Amino acid sequence: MSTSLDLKLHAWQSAVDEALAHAMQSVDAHDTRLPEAMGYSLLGPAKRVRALFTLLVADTLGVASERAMVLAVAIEMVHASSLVFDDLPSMDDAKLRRGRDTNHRVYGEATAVLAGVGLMNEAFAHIAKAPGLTAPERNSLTGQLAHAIGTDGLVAGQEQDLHPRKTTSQQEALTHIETVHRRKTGILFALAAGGTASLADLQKVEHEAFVTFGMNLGLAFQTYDDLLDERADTALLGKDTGQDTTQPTFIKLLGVEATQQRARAYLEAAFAQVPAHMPRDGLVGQFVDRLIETMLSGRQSLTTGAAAPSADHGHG
Ligand code: GRG
Repeated sequence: MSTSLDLKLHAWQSAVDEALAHAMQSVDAHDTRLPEAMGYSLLGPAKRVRALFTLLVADTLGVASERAMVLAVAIEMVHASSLVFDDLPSMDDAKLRRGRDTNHRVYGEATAVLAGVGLMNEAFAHIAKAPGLTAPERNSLTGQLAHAIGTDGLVAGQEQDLHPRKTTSQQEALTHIETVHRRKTGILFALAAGGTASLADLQKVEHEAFVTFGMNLGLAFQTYDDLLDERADTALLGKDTGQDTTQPTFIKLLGVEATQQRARAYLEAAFAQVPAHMPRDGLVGQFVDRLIETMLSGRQSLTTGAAAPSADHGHG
């Protein structure tokens, strides 16, 4: 356990929660339930991995945390939005998320869709009006955010996940799974690292290395998430499990051991990118170890031993 990491994570977790709550205060949706429905998915209990990772990269690169927080908040908004969509009856038809009823089960499907769009829109607005960023920085971050959501990112990954093309070999099936993971999960980690690197004004080539660094961390995260999904139950995770029963997964194709090896290989590939900034035994490496340990133990917080939300908690 690293005291320095703990102190930083504690401070950042509170700062992120505060920044998210503050951002939601300015949402005025004219006497509708939208702010409540958006807040339900944005402000509920969550690990905030992507925001913490953004602030950690900023800390390592010397980017002021208030500036990186703009990106951290925007990413959490898009992440929350994607979870609302992912859970919809027309998609995963999930009942539980973060230990509580999914957004559409509380507010109805129509309001959930509008809340998802509202959150995504707020992410762009949040960057566009950030006073601590220059106009070129705001332009750059909104462009990177659009790329992460769009047809090279979340929406494409979700479509490929829902309607996979037929594959004819194991290699093709593995490539398909990795592509979906890149677009659905890796892309927001790539945005966290790459977007923060662009605030540090690094050379283009170094910026790309940060994007690849974040992408590989995201792939490792998703692979560990799948390993956990395989062995954990709904009550431990606070979300529906076994969503992948008809989908190809690394575990189905390769088995648990080879999937664990794959997750470790993604981590190695990540830390090979920018070794001078992100050595494996540095603070980011410690963060990654903490993240994996937290996931495998089913805890919902990177900073404390707080128990995971139970399936009975909240509305359902
Ligand atoms: C237009 C924003 C938008 C999205 C449309 C639905 C969709 C396309 C994409 C779905 C992407 C998705 C849900 C990917 C899963 C990523 C993942 C590993 C989620 C779990 O992340 P954690 O463990 O969850 O960080 P918490 O609850 O802690 O935030």
